[in-house]
Amino acid sequence: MTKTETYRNYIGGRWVASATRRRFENRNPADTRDLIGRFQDSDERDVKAAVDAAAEAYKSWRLVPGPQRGEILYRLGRILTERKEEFARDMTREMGKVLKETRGDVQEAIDMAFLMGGEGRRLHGATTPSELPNKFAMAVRSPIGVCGFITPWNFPMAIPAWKSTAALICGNTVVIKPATDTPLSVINFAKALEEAGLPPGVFNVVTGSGSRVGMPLIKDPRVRVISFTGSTSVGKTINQACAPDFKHVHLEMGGKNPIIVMDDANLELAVDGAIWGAFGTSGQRCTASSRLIVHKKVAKKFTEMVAERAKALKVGDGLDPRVEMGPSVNESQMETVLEYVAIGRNEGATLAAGGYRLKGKAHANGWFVAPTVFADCHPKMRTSQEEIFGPVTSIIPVRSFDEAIEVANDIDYGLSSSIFTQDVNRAFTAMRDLETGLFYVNIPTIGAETHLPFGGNKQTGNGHREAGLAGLDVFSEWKSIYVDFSGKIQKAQIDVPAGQAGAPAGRPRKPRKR
Ligand code: UN1
Repeated sequence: MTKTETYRNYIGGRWVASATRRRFENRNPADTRDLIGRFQDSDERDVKAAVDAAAEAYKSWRLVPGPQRGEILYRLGRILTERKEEFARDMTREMGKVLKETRGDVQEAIDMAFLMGGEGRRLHGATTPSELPNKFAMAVRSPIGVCGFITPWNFPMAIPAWKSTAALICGNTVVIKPATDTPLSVINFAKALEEAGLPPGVFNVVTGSGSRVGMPLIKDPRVRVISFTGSTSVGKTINQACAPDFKHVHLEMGGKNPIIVMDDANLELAVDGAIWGAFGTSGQRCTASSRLIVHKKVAKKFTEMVAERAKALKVGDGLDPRVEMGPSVNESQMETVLEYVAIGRNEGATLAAGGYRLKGKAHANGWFVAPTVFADCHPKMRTSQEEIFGPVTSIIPVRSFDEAIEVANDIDYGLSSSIFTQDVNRAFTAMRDLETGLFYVNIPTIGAETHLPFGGNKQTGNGHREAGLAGLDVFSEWKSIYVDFSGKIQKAQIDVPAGQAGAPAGRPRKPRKR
């Protein structure tokens, strides 16, 4: 094993130590003896320095032509492509998901780099006719300023890339606080941006805790936008902290995503989908298929098939190509999962698979929970309602399609949903009626692509979307522009040319009596 590296913050284009002189360790959740690196345990002084740098860099970055900003993102995309394998391996080591998935995570960042790079030549606004002669009207996107990001560990590069590429192409500058479990992936991303030629201060990384780094970032009045992905409870705190200053805030929070399996579904396909949706990323996705709402006619068969497949999943170190599911990200996440297993049992759910910590030789030094399936769940059980963020899924039997929709919607969250059916009418009805921001037919609830909006309804979000073009709305402010070249002061709504709607047109006619 190579010598343990100490990583620094990235502020104003320089790699610098924290003012605290403290560090924290980042260990591999599949084997905690594997120390990945030491990272700066920063505080508000480092945040201030980073916001200083970002505010200064904003003055010139906002004026760089969009296509030039785009060129840098294209270079970023190419660099990430070259380093994909190396960055994926670092990511598997730091957060545990299997290599196939961490390659996908880096790929998602690559896709964002090229998508937003292209936006550099578009960033479309609107041009419209004016209601008055010799007057021009349009709306353009303007950058907002310094953006503060608080990003999660489950998609350690993809989610920072969703936010950063959109913010940067619009002409904003960034200070990011990565999750303490996955600082290396964000540092790798910053290195790629640096190599791509991003000017100093445009993108800054400060590692450390939520209270000592996250909160000061949120509270700095110069930070104009906060974008956060994480739990609903932390999102609520952030929302409240941003409210007094009317700071723009984009929140992407929890999910409890249902797959509906109808009696006419291709069951093999539905089982494949459920296994991938529930246990991909060890269930640690906001989009994880944590509720399987299954028609009674096929529930027994489906439960047997899912349980059998769950039991057969190979769990272990994600760097091993044979492994299908990695560990929970850390000890406390594993404890939460095990607590929920106990809650489910107490509530009377039947344990069809898993429900325990794996302790064999291959698992002795990591945070591994066996893929867990609860059967015969009531929709109101806590395990059917609350986000667990681990390899646990609950099968909820229903009597009809209508009941399936009702159960699916009877939840505080609204991120993703899916239906397995061969019936096009049911598929379209579900598409219309499920209250989620993402919807899938005959595939599970995970796997959104970068060029469509990502986000959810109800307590999953606060009305924004990221990725896709919708992501630009978080990081730009509309400016409506009117240019009058008539040489007169023409009054909108008042000096309307005669004969046009809104112009005085004589007395209204009285309706005729019958
Ligand atoms: C998340 O779980 O926070 O759609 C993001 C998906 C991934 C992104 C998940 N592309 O499952």
